[in-house]
Amino acid sequence: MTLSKPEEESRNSVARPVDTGFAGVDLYPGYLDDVAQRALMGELSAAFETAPPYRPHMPRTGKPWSIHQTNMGKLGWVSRPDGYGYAEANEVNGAPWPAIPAALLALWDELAAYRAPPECCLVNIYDTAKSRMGLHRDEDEAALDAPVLSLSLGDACVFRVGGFARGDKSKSFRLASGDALVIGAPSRLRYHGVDRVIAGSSRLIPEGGRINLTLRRVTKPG
Ligand SMILES: O=C(O)CCC(=O)C(=O)O
Repeated sequence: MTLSKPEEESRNSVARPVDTGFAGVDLYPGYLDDVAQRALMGELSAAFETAPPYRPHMPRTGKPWSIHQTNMGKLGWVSRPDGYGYAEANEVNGAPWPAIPAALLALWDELAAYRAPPECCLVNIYDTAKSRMGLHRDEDEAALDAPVLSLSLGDACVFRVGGFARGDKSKSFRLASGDALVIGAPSRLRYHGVDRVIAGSSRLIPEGGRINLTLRRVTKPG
């Protein structure tokens, strides 16, 4: 008889963050093990059926991003010609976004320490050698007291964290598959971004590349 792995074994049993050098930026290396990562990839494939990834365009300039995106949850983060914001429906096909998988809601409960669940899971897909994300702040949420929690899947990346102004000194560290990263007070509004993806560093995604899942609480809990 094959016994299934107890749920808690798929998480790093001593959930202690490593020091990133920034108070409130907590990195949990290998928080989800291989089995849990593969299960999540299965859930993502199903979500992509109803919310196919699309290439966003920059507001105003219309320049295409170097990544693909989609969303899960009640609200999806979108880039529109007049700016960034949240949408209840997928503006590409008009459908509601698929639900956030239970495993990610559990991750939020374990690591975010916030009184309400996330409303958005932004899916960033780094699928070419040129895929990156410039330094930016997550500032479109009313619930700025909630942390942002992200999970990395697939190839590792060089992740950069800066200060509270774009030109401030910054420092980078690696995010690998299964790593969870919490960006909360007092660093919630720090600039951050992805310099590059390290091709061939993971076998989780057969065609290569990196997927990042960013969980955010958008509205203030009532
Ligand atoms: O892909 C990442 O690790 C960064 C994601 C991010 O900064 C964002 O979605 O705002």
